Amino acid sequence: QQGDPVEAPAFLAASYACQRNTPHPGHNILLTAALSVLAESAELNGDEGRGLAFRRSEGLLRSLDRRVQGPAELRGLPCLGDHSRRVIQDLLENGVSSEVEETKSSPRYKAMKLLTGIFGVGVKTAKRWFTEGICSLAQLETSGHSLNAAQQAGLKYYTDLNQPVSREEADAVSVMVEGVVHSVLPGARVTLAGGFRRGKMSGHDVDFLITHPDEGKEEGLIHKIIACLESRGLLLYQQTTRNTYRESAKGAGRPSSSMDRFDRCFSIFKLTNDSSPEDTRRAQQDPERVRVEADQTGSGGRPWRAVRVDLVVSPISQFAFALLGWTGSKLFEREMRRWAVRERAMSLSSHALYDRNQERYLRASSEEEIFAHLGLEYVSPTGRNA
Ligand code: DCP
Ligand code: MG
Repeated sequence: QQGDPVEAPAFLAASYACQRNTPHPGHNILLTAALSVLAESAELNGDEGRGLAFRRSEGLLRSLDRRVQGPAELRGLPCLGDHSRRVIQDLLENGVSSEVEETKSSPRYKAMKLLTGIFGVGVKTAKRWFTEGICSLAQLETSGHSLNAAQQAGLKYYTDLNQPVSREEADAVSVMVEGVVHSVLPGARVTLAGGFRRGKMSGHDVDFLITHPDEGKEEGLIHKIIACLESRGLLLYQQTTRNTYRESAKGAGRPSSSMDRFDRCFSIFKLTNDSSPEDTRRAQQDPERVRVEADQTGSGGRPWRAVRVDLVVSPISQFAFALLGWTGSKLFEREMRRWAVRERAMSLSSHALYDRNQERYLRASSEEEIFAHLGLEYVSPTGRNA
């Protein structure tokens, strides 16, 4: 006998973030913003496990194709632990969560956010300073702590670096980077990665992946790029690290999951105020103009602003893995690696994919091939905002 058709669950969602399409910002901004605060607070406390649990809940809610209106709609959804569910219920019923509000106004959270907001300052350092009673930039400056070069730059450009980078600014930086890269190595390719590749309209930095179609041509490229950027007066700070990644028999010595070993430059760019992509393109043809204008005083004081830029150089043979790894989001990457290990006995990094059963590396020249090796449906960059 047939009864009324049972209504399908409001939302069907897979349990790994890499199995879902997650747009930015999604349809549940109130909920995801709240869970993000709790995740961040846990991360700032050094509690990775708790942070990850909130991040997974946040990612799940962002992937839903409509706004959640009541707790009943959460039934059967994966990734939501008891704690997250309580917070969500509070938000749905009262419009606010007391836990989230208390977290946001707690002195510890505020200080840790402020201190880790300094480029070059991680959770450990911030925690040590907070324990010593340092809660403000002024207190840090008078504390007598000696800061490393990155932290000094971070403090100097604090306001600029904590102002989100707009899409337009990212495009202007792209033009600058492309101009420099092509002038030092014609034929090299520059790809915008990170949040902007995922379609976000703002970010905390601009991430670029650089390669050349002829393997080996990219060697030493990072130093040429830096030298050229410096000669054009476009860099306020840079720190370059060398590549040490080598494949090895049986996949041993793989880079640890969150570390990668490309030639990489953490930098701070000097972006002039009129750096629309068009102006920047023109300035590329006349680098002297950039310097002249940088010395003039604009209406709002300085005629330029500091922007964090990451440059990563990958050999073409690893490019697909590097692109996948540097497009993010961090949770999406993490979930993809978890899927690889647990569901496929493979290990995935920003350099390679290793099949532990076959005891061999699996090659790929596109992101699509990597998803296929892993038995995952392809998720486009704009769907990776978990
Ligand atoms: N990434 C990584 N390993 C690191 C740092 C980053 O795999 N040690 C990856 C994951 C990120 C991407 O690179 O998604 C870019 O890093 P960002 O910190 O710039 O993150 P987003 O670009 O996603 O965020 P935002 O928009 O804030 O810049
Ligand atoms: Mg980024």
